[in-house]
Amino acid sequence: MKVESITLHRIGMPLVRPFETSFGRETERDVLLVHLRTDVGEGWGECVAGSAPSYSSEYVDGCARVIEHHLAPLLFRVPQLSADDLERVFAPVVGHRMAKAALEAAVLDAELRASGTSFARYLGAVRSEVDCGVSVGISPSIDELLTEVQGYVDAGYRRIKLKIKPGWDLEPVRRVRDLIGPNLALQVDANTAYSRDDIAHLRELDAANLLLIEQPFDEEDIASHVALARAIETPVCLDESIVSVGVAIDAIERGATSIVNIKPGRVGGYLPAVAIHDACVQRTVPVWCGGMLETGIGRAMNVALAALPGFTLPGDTSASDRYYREDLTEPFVLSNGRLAVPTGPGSGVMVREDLVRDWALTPALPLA
Ligand code: OSB
Ligand code: MG
Repeated sequence: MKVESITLHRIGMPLVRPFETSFGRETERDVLLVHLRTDVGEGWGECVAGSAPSYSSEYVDGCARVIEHHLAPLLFRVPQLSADDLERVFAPVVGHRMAKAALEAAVLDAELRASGTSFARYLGAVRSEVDCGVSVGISPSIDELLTEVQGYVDAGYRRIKLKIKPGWDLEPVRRVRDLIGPNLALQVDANTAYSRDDIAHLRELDAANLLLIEQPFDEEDIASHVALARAIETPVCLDESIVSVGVAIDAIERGATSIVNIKPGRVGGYLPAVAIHDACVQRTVPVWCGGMLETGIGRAMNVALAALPGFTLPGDTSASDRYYREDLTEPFVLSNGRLAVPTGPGSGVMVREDLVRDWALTPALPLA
């Protein structure tokens, strides 16, 4: 196909409740959307970068600029484009994976809509619905945390993930384990808040019988994760560190991670995400689909990815109402702790362009 035009939309979506991690507190998601028009039809992609460069070095303004000035011009130059070519087409730009992933999603959406193929079928899905967990932010108090967790348990989520940081770890985890009982899966995510000196402290989390501990240390510090993995019973799972299939293989072979969180935005798109999935399956490392508070656009594609065979653990693919009062697409609704994998062409969801207009933070930016 030939890319004819790209429009960037920047919209603000209030979260139903503030989301606090060891990086800080978010009350509204600042979403960058890519709308692609091609000779075979249209496609949409969502950029998962946050408004500040705190989860990674990417952030929304930066992604918009790198798309406008560096990535979009590369796309316009290609006479016959397919999503398979994107790794090669984008090779002149180092890094900027979230920006690349947003464009890749839009190219895939357009291409698959044109051929009448769903994301799920194209990526290699083997399930029609996926098990869902929920990521629970740091709370003002343990009582408020317990109330929030109980709500998610009542809604049917199959796994609870608690955000932790120094000063908010052993006690909230113990109290949540007491609340939910021994059988519901529980895991924690530190978003790099600890250091190697905290290994003895983190070992005390073993008592809570956690499914995993996610990214306790700096993203570039693989060696400390190896040291932790040797010291504790709880499996170590990397998120921020895993930016490519090469890093994933390295971290697995060094014993830094025995479970991998896969986020397409972090790794440069759905095709790199599938490559990491395949490398993990080959090494019998379970994977799960992470989340970045996506709207229905990114969620639809993530749910398709989570239906691949190696995604054996519940993902951070929660229902629309966990994030937003109203979603940009038809809402994803939890049923028996699962979300249905969309079956229609492309992402399988329709973007509500009226809401894209109503919620715009800045005027739409047409590129070419
Ligand atoms: O570390 O997994 C993370 C959200 C934003 C940035 C990083 C993370 C998260 C989440 C939320 O944990 C997952 C979700 O529900 O989308
Ligand atoms: Mg994480």
